Amino acid sequence: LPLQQAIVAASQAYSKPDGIVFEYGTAGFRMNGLLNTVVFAVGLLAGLRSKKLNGQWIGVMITASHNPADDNGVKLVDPMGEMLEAEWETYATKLANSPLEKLGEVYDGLVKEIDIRMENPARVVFARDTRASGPRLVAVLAAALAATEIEFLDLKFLTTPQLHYVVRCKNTLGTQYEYGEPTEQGYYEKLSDAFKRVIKGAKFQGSLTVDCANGIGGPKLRELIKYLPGVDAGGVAIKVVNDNVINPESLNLDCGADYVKTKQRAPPSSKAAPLDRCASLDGDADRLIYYFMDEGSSFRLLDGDRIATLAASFISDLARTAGILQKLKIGVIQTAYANGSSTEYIEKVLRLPAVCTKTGVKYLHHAALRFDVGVYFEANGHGTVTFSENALKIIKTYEPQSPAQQHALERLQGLTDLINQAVGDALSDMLLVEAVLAHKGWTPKEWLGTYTDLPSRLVRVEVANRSIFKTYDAERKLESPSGLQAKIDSLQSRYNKGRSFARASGTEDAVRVYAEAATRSEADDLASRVANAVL
Ligand code: 16G
Ligand code: ZN
Repeated sequence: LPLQQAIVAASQAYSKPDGIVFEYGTAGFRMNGLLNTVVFAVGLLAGLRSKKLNGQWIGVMITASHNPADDNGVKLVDPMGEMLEAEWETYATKLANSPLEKLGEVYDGLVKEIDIRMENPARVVFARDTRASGPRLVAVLAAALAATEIEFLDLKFLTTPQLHYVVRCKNTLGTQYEYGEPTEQGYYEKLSDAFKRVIKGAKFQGSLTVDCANGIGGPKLRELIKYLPGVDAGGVAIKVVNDNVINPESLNLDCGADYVKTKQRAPPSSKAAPLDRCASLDGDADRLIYYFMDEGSSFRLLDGDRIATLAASFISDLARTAGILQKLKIGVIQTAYANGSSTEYIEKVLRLPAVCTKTGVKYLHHAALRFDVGVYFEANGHGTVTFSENALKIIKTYEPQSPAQQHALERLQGLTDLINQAVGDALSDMLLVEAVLAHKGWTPKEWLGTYTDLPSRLVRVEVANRSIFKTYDAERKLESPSGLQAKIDSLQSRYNKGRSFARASGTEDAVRVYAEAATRSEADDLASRVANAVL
């Protein structure tokens, strides 16, 4: 069979590391080095996925997000810009673990198992972040696509959400769901046009400093700024820092959203004065965290929970003013890591339903789609807002009964274009936050003042075998090892507002323990006791 032979022949350029079992995890394949054969397998699978979906464009992103500069990774993007369908993750894993000389057979086996018509067209579009290993992996990907005669388009450097955007645009072009121009420029034009519509009537205070993790977000934010209204035209002043992409080793080093969130401090290079608005992106610009120094120069974090509550409050206020609140089912989706105070604020103050799902964007995204307006964010800053077809119809066609209703409706219309519907997007989320703060006339201090976070602690525990940690109730409880949940229950009941859980990481060989309680010392104490119970 010529195709099988071509696959095996092309794969011979690479060597498969011994003794490593690859797994398509929460964010695709991700690791330090040795990714050639994995990327080759992903190229094969991307072509099959596109054929299965009658030639719709499939995306492939080469990135390892917030992980160290020497790591890299690869993940697939489905036609609407969503994460790869879960069932296909197992196919990806199967191909990636096949010995090279068997690759043709395994490929053929999948063609039969998934029932793929090989005569269908197939199209794949890919991009990468700024990592040094990117060009090598892109060449591997192209080789797999060429060997299987798949049409492909190399978009070079993009943020992860930009690639998701382009994939969705390409597949909706000429349909009633057209999402935008399928180019990087189209992305900037869509965002800036929507931003201008959303900020009408709002006034910006001060400036925003954005730490770009020395990743792809730096050059792309600089590009976006060219499209945004300048300060003289009523726009926001944005200062770009940590945008060194010339030295690849500086990526995510002592800066970026993951650093700020996990270390709970500003990057050491930060020159922020008290009350200055600061934001950090991660290495592929799909995570966003805000922070500032208060008057006493203490670091104050405004994480994904804060962005979710800010967005939900703004959108529900607009919907109320527009007279359409009763017609829309608005909900907020969080994970077990969401601070208990944020959940209480959503339910008691905003009076919106709060849903908890497993960790990982695909779970939140899925749950968000069950609402007309689904606001979802992980505490780590990854998230977006989804609008249902019903919501779009109401927002676009409702006849306003007053100038106030009309104003609110126009802002909502702008938001449906400003917010990336495909996936969480730090640049789009950042414009959203800026617009909301400007409309509310808030500095970060008022934003922080909406509720008080419970002190929390996250501990990483190395165990012999993390696969025995099986959870239920959206990862908030353990069903195995047996007896452990009862211990955790009894521990947390001893603390005021105590809540704790343990779950196996999906990206590292470790178990993570989270604990929160009314005071710092109680949270720390609870976390270390639960960690000891896990060991
Ligand atoms: C992945 C997920 C992220 C999640 C993290 C949890 C995506 C695109 N990324 O990076 O959302 O927060 O895993 O990591 O889904 P953990 O399982 O190691 O705690
Ligand atoms: Zn990321």
